[in-house]
Amino acid sequence: MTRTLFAAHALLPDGWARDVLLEWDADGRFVRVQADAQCPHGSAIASGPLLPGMPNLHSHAFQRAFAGLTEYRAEQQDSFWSWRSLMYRFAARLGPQHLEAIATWLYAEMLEAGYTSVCEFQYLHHQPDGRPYADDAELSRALLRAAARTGIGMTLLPVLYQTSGFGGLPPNEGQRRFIRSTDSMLHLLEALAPGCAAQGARLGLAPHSLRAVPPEALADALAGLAALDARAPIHIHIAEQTREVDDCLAWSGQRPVAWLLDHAPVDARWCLVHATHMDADEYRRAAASGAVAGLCPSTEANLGDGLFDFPAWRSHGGAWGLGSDSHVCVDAAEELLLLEYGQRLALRQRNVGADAKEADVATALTLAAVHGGARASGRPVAGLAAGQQADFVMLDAAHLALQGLQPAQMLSSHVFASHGSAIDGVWVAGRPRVAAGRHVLHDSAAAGFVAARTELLKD
Ligand code: NGQ
Ligand code: ZN
Repeated sequence: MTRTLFAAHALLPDGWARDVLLEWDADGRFVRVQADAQCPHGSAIASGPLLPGMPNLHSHAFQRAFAGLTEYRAEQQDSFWSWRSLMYRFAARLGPQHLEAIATWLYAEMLEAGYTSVCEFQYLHHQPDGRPYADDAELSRALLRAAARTGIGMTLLPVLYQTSGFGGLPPNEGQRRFIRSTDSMLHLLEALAPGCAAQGARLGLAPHSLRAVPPEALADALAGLAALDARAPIHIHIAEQTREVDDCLAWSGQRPVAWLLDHAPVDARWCLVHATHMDADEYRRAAASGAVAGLCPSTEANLGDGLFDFPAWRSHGGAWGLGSDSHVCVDAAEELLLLEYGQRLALRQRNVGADAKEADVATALTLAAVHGGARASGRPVAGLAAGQQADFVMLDAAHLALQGLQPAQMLSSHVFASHGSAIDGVWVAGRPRVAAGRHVLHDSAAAGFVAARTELLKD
């Protein structure tokens, strides 16, 4: 049994196409995506242009309940590091039920905003006092349940975290929920593998950062992961802050990305999250490795990270994708807007995101972010093409910002000028999850989120 949907306009990996017939199988995979097709008798017809679903390549779900609550001066000069202290305090209170409620709402929000899958960089492992839960995988399972309930696709990346800084500095009190030996991490992966497989989630590994994982642990964990799944995705925070670069130089004589490229088998399985501060040689080498740059424009702006050199990365053919990270923004279109505007402000140019093949900025950025996001996810979610999962978004052609426009203009207006989302429907693996802009669980998930947040903020 296959299902079909016919669309007057759809954004395929090569660009906008007309009269597109989408057909997918019972597993939710496209068996056919054909442009200039006839609409088969009885086929469903899309009421607006179709876009590929956007993979969200970086999320710390629990931080959603804390988004917007650190925008006040707490120190003489606040920074990423003072934000992190507040974040640790918040993380210390969280229980499994809180996490599940927060993630359920977050994933419903993501789906409504055009993200059809998410990579969870999951480092909350233990109880607040640092002891493992009776089920060591308790908090990871809460995320898997939230993904299953909402229908979002998932890449689960349990995080390896052992030290508080370069050179093996012991972890601090705020980090005790994160800490694991390399062996216990490999056991956790083994414990999670069946549940992930059962719901079509991909399991990978996230060494948190070079600050948090010493060289021997990194090598051992990567060897253990390769034995479990030689193609599993590997994500790492890297070179987000200049202090991190300075500390790495002091420790090793090398910058973080250069160190990683020299000491780890970095290739297309890897996602370098942030990778904000690279020198010219690092941009060239990292792009050539096949690793995906995980850009999180709203969080990087919020935390005062600095700007990624997007033109340099692209000049080397580097792949990239989008993450909502701390969730100060949960909207794929808005992340693209921020990415483009950061570059415009820095370069004093316009339309930086256009490329040689595609002059339209919103179209070019969307296609590139889906391509890179899929690679980082380790899942077949690379857009509207046979063999890929049927993850797609239908714009609301009746939205005032879109009415009467050509499809590329509709996407452009959605990204640059819609003042709110212009998304109508969202399908994941061929199943409708959002209709008329709302997820089925919208109301109950929102109520659960507010209750969890209220409890967490109570003194
Ligand atoms: C995180 N977030 O793991 O949540 C980090 C902060 C750290 C971002 N890097 C903690 N945006 O890097 O030490
Ligand atoms: Zn992160």
